[in-house]
Order: sequence, then structure tokens, then C-alpha cells
Amino acid sequence: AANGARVVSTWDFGVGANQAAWKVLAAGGSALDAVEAGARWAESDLCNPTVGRCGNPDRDGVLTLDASIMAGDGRCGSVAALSDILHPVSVARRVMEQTPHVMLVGEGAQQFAMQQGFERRRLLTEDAERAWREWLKTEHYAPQINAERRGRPGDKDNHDTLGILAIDANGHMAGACTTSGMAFKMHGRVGDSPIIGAGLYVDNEVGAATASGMGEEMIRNAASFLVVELMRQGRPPADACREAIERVVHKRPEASRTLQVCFLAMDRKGEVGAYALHRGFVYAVCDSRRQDTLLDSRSVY
Ligand code: SD4
Repeated sequence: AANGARVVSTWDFGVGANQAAWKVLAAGGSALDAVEAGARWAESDLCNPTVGRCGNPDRDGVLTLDASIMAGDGRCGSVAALSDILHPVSVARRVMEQTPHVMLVGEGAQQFAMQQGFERRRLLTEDAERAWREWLKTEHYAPQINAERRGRPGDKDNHDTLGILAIDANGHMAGACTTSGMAFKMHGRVGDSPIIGAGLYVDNEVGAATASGMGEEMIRNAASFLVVELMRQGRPPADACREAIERVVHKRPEASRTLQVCFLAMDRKGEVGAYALHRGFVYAVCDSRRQDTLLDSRSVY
């Protein structure tokens, strides 16, 4: 049933997300259900400081989550700065399916989630609260490339945003993105992940792209949309990702030395490509032949 189906995800925890998504695809399910399942896995089954329930809070000590979901026919939904709800990606899907809107933020998003039957519960962990109290000692906002992974290869406790893209046996595509955003961001800060075209874009006629890293750069460059549009012009996925990285560098050459930006793309034929600004970006690919393949992205530096 899963002939031609494939799912790809950002970072090494993408392997687990892919497996959750693959269960759906292997049973003949849709790409949309698959990416939601993969993102839900990352939001709950995994404890890491950049996604979901174990995420680090903002500088006021509040954990706020961003997520989006998009189908290849242009349907999409997202939530930003959502607190105390375990599965932002599923709330994003409800925004897509149950409202006339695309994006809900903050209190309104939380109210909507509760109306839809999502349980409100405090998510901030003791570890995340401790990390925040530690941060308060210096109040120095300097996001690390690859979220402290540098110099700690194989460290399974530090990850980044989950971006997941899938194509199902019917050739339909979908994508999702979920994150707690940059640790110790300003209260109210929204990253690229819930912004359609910045952190995620999917078009059945071309392909799909998602991003991880410093969200401000993705927003500035409408970057995931850019990657898809470059593929529309005939560029292979990895090439399109590289060009998007080059745009980021071109606009902010100095800042590009210390910030990380990563793109992952898949075209409608299932060809996968990635590119990052700095070394260390890995992505996971899963299909009927490969269940837990982790690949190193190429990078500028
Ligand atoms: C953001 N892009 O909120 C996300 C964070 C991230 O690796 O991906 N970190 O800007």
C-alpha cells in the first residue's frame, strides 16, 4: 500500500517521528495524517528542550509553543505562542479544518483548543525551569548553533525544531512543523515554524520544504516558500535549499557566522535534499526500504 510513500524529518529525533508517520503511510494512510502523527510523537514521546512539553520557556518563564501543518492542495493551519496544550500540531490541524482562518495565536489559540476538547495542563518541566533560572543570572540571549550540539556529537538530549514532510502512495504531500521556539526568546516572540511560507510550505504540484534554526532569517526570506519556488523552476531539492541558504548569508553576512539555518526539502517525485549554513544538521529519511536512515546535510561552513 505504501509504494512510493516517503517521509523525511529534521534532526536525529526525526528517526522517531518518521517511524510514527510511517505507521500511517504503511497502512495506506494520508500524508496529512502521517505528518501529524510524526509531529505528535515529537511533542509528547520525546523529552527535549526545543519541542513540546519539555521545551525551554521564554525569558518570562512561560513555555509557548508554535506549530503548523499544510496539505499539498494549499490547505493549512497554524498556532503561535500557545501555552499549556500538549499537541499544538493537532490544534493547528483543527484551525485548518474547523475555522475560516489559517492562524490563531496566544490566548485565542488556547481558548479554541479547549473548545475543541484539548486538555489544558501545565507543561513546563523542572529541568526547563531550572535552565531558565540559570539563564536569568546573565540574561544573555545568544542562541547556540544546533542547540548545544556542537562539540557533543551523538548527544541525544539536545535537538531542535521538528519539520516533517511526507508523500503518500497517492502522490499527495503534506508537512508539519512544531517547536517551543528559541529558548529565552522575548515573551510574545513568534518564530518561523507557524508561519506558512517561512518554516513550512507544501505544494502538490512541486514539492515541500521546511526549516530549522534561527526563525527570524526564515521569515525575512520567506524561505520555505522560496525553496519550493526554486524547485518549481526546476532546481533539485538540495540545490534549492542551498540557494535559500545563500540568500540568508547575502542579507546578513556577519550574523551568518554565528547563527544556524537549515532547510529540508522533498520534491513531488520523492527526491530529498537538504542544506545548512553550519555543519551539524542531520535529517532522517524513511520509506519502504529505509526505516531509520540518518543523513548529514551539506553546509556552507
Ligand atoms: C524558531 N526555527 O522558533 C525555530 C527554532 C529552531 O533550531 O528551529 N531551532 O526560530
